[in-house]
Parts: sequence; C-alpha cells; structure tokens
Amino acid sequence: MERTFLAIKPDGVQRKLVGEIIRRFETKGFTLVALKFMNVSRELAQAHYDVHRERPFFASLIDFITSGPVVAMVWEGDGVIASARKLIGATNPLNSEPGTIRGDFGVNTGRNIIHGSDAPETAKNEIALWFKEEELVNWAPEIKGWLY
Ligand code: RTP
Ligand code: MG
Repeated sequence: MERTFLAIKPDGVQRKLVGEIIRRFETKGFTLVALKFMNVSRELAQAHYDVHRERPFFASLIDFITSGPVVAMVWEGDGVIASARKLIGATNPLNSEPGTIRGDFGVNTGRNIIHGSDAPETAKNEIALWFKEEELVNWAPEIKGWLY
C-alpha cells in the first residue's frame, strides 16, 4: 500500500489547525501510520529540503521550519501521494483552490501550513529520514474494500 510523508509546519501548529488537517485526511479515507509532535533540528530541516539548497529562499525556509514544533506524519492508501498533494493545494496559497488546505487557510508561500511528499521516491526518502522503522504502525481498519 502506498505511503506518504506529511508535516504540519510551525504556522499550522501555531494557528491550531492540527485537528482540522488530520480530520481531512481521515475523512478522505486514508490511514494514519505514524505521527509525532516534535521540534525540528537544523540538520533534519536541511536534509529534508536538500533539493532546495541552492535556492534563494533556502535559509529563510530552514529558519521557518525550525522556528516551532511540527506534526510529522505518515499516511497510507491508494494514490495517497498525489491525492494528499491535491488536498494540500498549490505551493502559493494565492493559487490554491478553495477546498484545499492551503486554499482555505493560507495566503503566503513561505507560510503554507503543511508539507506533502511530491513523488514515490521522495515519499520513501522522507519517511526514512523522519521516522525509525519501529515508529511505523502496521494496522488495518476493520472495514475494508471501500475505506483504506
Ligand atoms: P513543500 O515541499 O513544503 O511541501 O512545498 P511544495 O512541494 O509545494 O513546494 P516546494 O517547491 O517543494 O518548496 C518548498 C517550500 O519552499 C518555500 N518556497 N518559497 N519562491 C519562493 O519564495 C518559494 N518557493 C518555495 C515554500 O514554503 C515551499 O513550501
Ligand atoms: Mg516540496
């Protein structure tokens, strides 16, 4: 079953959007595999956003993501990587559709509430970066077939 890594960024936590965001993935039908509330070290932040290391916004991105606690999660389900990106919405909240998390709650690219892995390879790498194998909980909801 496909898995993705999601993180509610410091702005999402400060704005008390944790419950609202988790509810959206639960009611969509995805299954929670791992969750932790944590401060992010600069080392972890830099590894996570390594692909953006040469970009002009890299330093402010690292400052922001380490500025307060985040909710790190792994979610599972058919097509969860692309579907989560759809539920999250476009990077710049001014371009994200109403109904998406960023479209409903954000106005600023640098404060866009939540991260979601963008492809199978990055999902695999990000899950391994943020979680130990034993922190991933293997379970299945009782009702199968129409909910994951
Ligand atoms: P994320 O990785 O955080 O889920 O966001 P994303 O895939 O939608 O966007 P990405 O291109 O990976 O960018 C990572 C984060 O860097 C900040 N950013 N600032 N032009 C800018 O000022 C700019 N572009 C990107 C955003 O906070 C974005 O979420
Ligand atoms: Mg990204």
